[in-house]
Amino acid sequence: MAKRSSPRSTPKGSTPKAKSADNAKVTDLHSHIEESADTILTSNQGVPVNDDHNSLKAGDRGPTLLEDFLLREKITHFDHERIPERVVHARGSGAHGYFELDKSLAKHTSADFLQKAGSRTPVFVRFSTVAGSRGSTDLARDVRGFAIKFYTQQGNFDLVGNNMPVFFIQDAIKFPDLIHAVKPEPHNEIPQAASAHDTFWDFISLTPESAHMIMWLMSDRAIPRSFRMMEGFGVHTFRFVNSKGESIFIKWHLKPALGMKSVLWDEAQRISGADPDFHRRDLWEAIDSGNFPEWEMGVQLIPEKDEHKFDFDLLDPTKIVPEELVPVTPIGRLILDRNPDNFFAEVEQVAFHTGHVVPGIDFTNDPLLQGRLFSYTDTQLIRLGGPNFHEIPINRPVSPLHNHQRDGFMRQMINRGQTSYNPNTLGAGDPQQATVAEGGFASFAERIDAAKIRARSRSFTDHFTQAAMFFHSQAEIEQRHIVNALRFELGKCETQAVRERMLFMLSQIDGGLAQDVADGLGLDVPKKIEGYLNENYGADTDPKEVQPKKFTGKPHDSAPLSIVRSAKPGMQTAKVAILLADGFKDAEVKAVSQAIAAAGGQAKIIAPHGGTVVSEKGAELPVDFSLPTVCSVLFDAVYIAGGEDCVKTLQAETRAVEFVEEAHKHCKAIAASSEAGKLLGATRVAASIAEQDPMIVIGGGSAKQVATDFVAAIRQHRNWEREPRTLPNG
Ligand code: HDE
Repeated sequence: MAKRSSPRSTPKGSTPKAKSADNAKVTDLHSHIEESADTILTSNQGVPVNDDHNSLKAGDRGPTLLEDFLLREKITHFDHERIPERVVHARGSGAHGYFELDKSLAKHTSADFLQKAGSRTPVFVRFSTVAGSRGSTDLARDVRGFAIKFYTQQGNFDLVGNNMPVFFIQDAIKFPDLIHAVKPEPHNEIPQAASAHDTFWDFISLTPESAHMIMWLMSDRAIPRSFRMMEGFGVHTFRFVNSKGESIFIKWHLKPALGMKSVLWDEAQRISGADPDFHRRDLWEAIDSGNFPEWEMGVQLIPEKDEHKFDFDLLDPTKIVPEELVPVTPIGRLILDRNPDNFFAEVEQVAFHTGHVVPGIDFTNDPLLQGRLFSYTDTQLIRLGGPNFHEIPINRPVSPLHNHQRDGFMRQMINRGQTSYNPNTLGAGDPQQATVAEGGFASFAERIDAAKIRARSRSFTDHFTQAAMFFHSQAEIEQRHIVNALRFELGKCETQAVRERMLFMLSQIDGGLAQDVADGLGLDVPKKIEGYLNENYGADTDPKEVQPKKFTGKPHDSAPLSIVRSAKPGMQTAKVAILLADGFKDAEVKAVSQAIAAAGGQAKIIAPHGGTVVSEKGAELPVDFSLPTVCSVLFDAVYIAGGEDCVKTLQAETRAVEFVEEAHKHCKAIAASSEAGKLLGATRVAASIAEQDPMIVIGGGSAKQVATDFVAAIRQHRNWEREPRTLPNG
């Protein structure tokens, strides 16, 4: 069909395609990309459309005719545009990239993509929250999904992990209960994307195995600053199997190159209003501007002979293997360098599955993992509409795919030949099985000699030791955040008995923690709750046998569990607001903008109005955002420019003053020229200035010095010392 040039604006797209050439998956996707530039409009049958604005009618003002196939086709397709959202992890964002192996793991695994140092494997990664709907806020207090599809030469390997290394429950059969409890309550569908309600805490208060996970969920890990600044974990213990058939237990880890950073809960709630797409936008913009998100990937390797050496069970997904006991061995880097072309086709249709493993990687008998092995294919059958979801472009392996599976809804593959069964002679026996030496998958021959029982292993009953380890490994400010998070969440519960049971459960982890939370709720910590903490066993289990024990020992200390204690100072990609108005001082703004850029940050000009602002000397500067469209929670730090008129205007702007006070409340770096210092002096920032807060820089010296000191302050991320005064209750 002839092409036509028409007036149109530049299409808004993703990252330039330059990176695609060396990524086998991106090349594979190319055959499905539809570019509509310079084409004419057609129906789905390829018929050119002459009028897409009017339906076919009987006369000027007459009824629409059933005959109008163009109207019918367009409306019908539209009516069927939605597919069911994921039953959990519905809200998500994704990107393409690659995994580069730094260190061969041939000794431990035959997995093809882990053999040769320097080899690159294409990946697609999807980040998500768990509880909220597809359109819910990114900043909910929640676990973040961190799912990676590796398109290896031996087929797809999916690592369907989270940003927390443990889980709420020990057995898959409890998953529907957990999710029903955390989702909006069924009678009124309230609250959206929030765990702060009765049913969640009712369930948790009766499920002591969740104690460790609750510590993580109430910590700052549940409100990351960015997907790029959070860790990833495979959670379960998996196996590597080498070419000799020997196995070793492994735990997957991902550590962000930018270090871990989080926001405050008060901030998270405001971001949810100001920009519910905060994390999605951050990921998109980082990739679009060439700041490719990066993680160091690593594994903890645990020889089979050490399986029973720990005081917890390696198969229990509510436990970690502390890094002090088994260090994380770095193996390579995960880099995301390309945004999707189409959100639905790629991010929404990607189908992960813990059961997608390749030769050299195998499962363990973790009962949570075992249940997941069933669930993921099952859910795609309904979500993606049938058994051929593996043919959707984003899900297809880059390695060859040949088998006798046939037909089903939406089959794309056109299989040639007479045979669709095995064994056959009519098709020359093809496709043929692969020997192990040829890369055929063979399950690890684990020896099992056991009675069939429906019960929980007694090695799974210590629920509080690692919860206490997590709490005690946190910096003081992080412990405060956990207390405040629990006060918030339980404060939102309406049923007193739920709060009391939770206080009792917390007292089994740490008496001080329970008391601090109780003080915030105006309650006493119950000393005893008869028959409590053993409800989640079978009806015939003897409660005494499974009663979990209060933690009383000396907690293990593990610094990597704390964000603050393992913080890396830095401001790569930090967003810094430069507040100014007409009459600002050019030299100052230039010095600070240059210093921010040189340190890897991004200065954004914010003024009372959009368009351009004019400096003291008459120079024009484009405005990035007008004050009414932003607020300080969307930025990492703020600079207030000098210039007599500029400061006067800003002082009279309520939103400018609020901007600064809010940045101060959230412990962020603030800098001002000496003139703008007057503005700060008249706000709530004054008390911190008097206390010589190290993250508040007031210009006295040269503009260059102010810029240097400001950058040094931003690199510290937050001044937590400020928080007890600015946010006493979180
Ligand atoms: Fe999932 N989980 N899950 N999960 N999960 C899903 O699969 C399930 C669990 C995780 O970005 C679903 O395609 C069961 C642990 C991520 O598309 C579903 C159990 C961990 C994602 C499902 C668990 C996860 C999912 C919903 C308990 C961390 C999003 C849609 C036995 C290691 C993947 C879908 C994406 C998604 C089931 C527990 C991580 C229903 C039954 C533990 C990151 O199949």
